[in-house]
Parts: sequence; C-alpha cells; structure tokens
Amino acid sequence: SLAQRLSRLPYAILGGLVLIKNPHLDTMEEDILYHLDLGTRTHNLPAMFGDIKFVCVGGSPNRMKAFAQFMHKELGLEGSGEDLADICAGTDRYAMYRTGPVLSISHGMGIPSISIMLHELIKLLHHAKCRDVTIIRIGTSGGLGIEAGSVVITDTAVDASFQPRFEQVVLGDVVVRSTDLDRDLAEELLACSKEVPDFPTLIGHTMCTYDFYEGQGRLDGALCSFSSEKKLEYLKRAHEAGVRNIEMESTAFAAMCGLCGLKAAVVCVALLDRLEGDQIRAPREVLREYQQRPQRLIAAFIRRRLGLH
Ligand code: DUR
Repeated sequence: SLAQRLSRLPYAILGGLVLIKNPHLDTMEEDILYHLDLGTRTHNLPAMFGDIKFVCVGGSPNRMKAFAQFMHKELGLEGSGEDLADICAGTDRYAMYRTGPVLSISHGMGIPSISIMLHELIKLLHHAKCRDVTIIRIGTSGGLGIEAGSVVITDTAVDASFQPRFEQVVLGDVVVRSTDLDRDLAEELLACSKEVPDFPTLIGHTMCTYDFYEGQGRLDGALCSFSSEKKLEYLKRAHEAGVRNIEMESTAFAAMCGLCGLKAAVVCVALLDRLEGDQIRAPREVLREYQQRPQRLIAAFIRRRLGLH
C-alpha cells in the first residue's frame, strides 16, 4: 500500500512529520482531543509539544508519572521532578507528563484503551507539528520460556494465531493492518541494554491478545473452557512460532504508529514465565523493581540519542 511505501521512505524525504491518514481532519475547524482534555482551540499545541522527540507510553498512570520523574533526573534537568504536573488533569482517563523532549502517557489496559489514546496522541503530535518522533511502549507481560524479570524488545507483534496482523471491525467489515515495527530501533535498544547489564534483555515476537485470562491460556480466570494439557500445547506452539512474551496492546500500537510514520518500539518486562504458571506471585517489591527495568533501558537509550553519556 501507499502507506507502507511512505513509511519505508527515509525520514529526510518525509521531513519526519507525523502522517494523518484521514482526509476529514483537514476540514474540521477545531479538533477536541476529548480523552486527553486538550484541543486545537483551547491549547497552543505547537508551543506545548512542538519540540517533543520521544514519546513513552505504558499502562498505568502512576508508572508513567514515575517514569517522567526518573527521566527528569536522568536528563540532569533542574529541580527534583517531583512536581511534574499531569497535562491531562481535567480527565482521569489518561495521565500525561513531560520533561525535556520526553512525553510520558498512560494508555490503560488492552487494545480498545490504547487505541483511543493513540488516535488522540497521534493527532496531538500532528497538530503540534512534531518531527522525528520516536515512540516506545514500556510495559509488563507474561514471559514464554524466559526467566521472570527478563526484558523483551519486540521484533514482531503477532495476534493470538501468531500472525503479524491487527484486525479491526470497521463499518461491519474486518480491516487487516500489518504490525511492522522498526528493526533498526529494536537493534539500537538491544545495544543499549549492554549499558544496563543487571537483567537479561532479548529480542523476540510478542503475542497480543484481547484478554488476560482465557485469551492468554490461563486456567485461573472466572471462566475456563480448556484443560491444562491444551493450555500447555498452545503456549508451546506460540514459543515455537517465536513468541517470547504475551501482552494486550502491541499489535494495535505497532499498526497505528507504523501507518502514521512514527518509529515505534515495544519493550516489556516479563512478570513470570507462563510455562511455569498463571498467577503473578512475586512480591510487590520485586514487581516494582521489574517494572523499572524497561524504564532504565529507555533512559539509557534516550541519553545516548541526546549524547548525554
Ligand atoms: N500483561 C499481560 N499478561 C501478563 C502480564 C502482563 O497481558 O501475563 C500486560 C498487558 C495488560 C496488563 O496491559 O499487563 C495486564 O496485567
């Protein structure tokens, strides 16, 4: 498709701008980004966001606030960063923080939640005339045949049938979009992981599902329609197809960012090995430290990109 060919062009030709694949948007006098509590009439988006170069998204509002505060320190900016304000304070759907050239936003759990946020975030970057933006999802996941606490950099986001596609019903028909992520960015992130050597980091496929329980082959939900043998057979097939972790947002994220010309990556820590169990039993302290691992990797990456080391 034209979109795919455009997104493969070097940045210099596209000018690194965010592409909006919607002809209707130009005809609107005002664009209200309802779930972010921002708008083109009420806010000067180019002044607020025009110089953003890195966008980091993750499920939890508190974690994305902690990431912004951590980035503030890592960038050596003045002040403690403790007082960073929620840019979306007028709504409690999503939370957004900025420090230096870094924007940190929560997306909630699952494809419908991240996709609403991404529609409005991508329009925001477009209205703000941002250029050369790199966007990274930092999240949690269930590992597949890997040690708990490992960090997976996604090379390909696949659906629950292990296919690299994102299917969505549009006007009653299924629209299929590809889930390509930026290969060079994934390799660059893997190289950065050598700078944070105290946890394993690997590249692998990430499987994205519509549910945490039955949809991920868990036996411990309120409903379960399969045996533990069938579960293990499915998870082993996923592993053989190259899947190393399972989460609930990557296919929609890869498809939407790819079509809009954003260089995108997915970096998730595994909270457990799903070949060993379903319940997340690690103590809260251990889980907190696991969740800092993708943040530390991305901080090293951003510092390196900015020549700060
Ligand atoms: N997640 C999973 N499966 C896991 C662990 C984490 O989907 O086993 C991700 C996706 C979702 C949230 O946003 O974390 C659910 O806990």
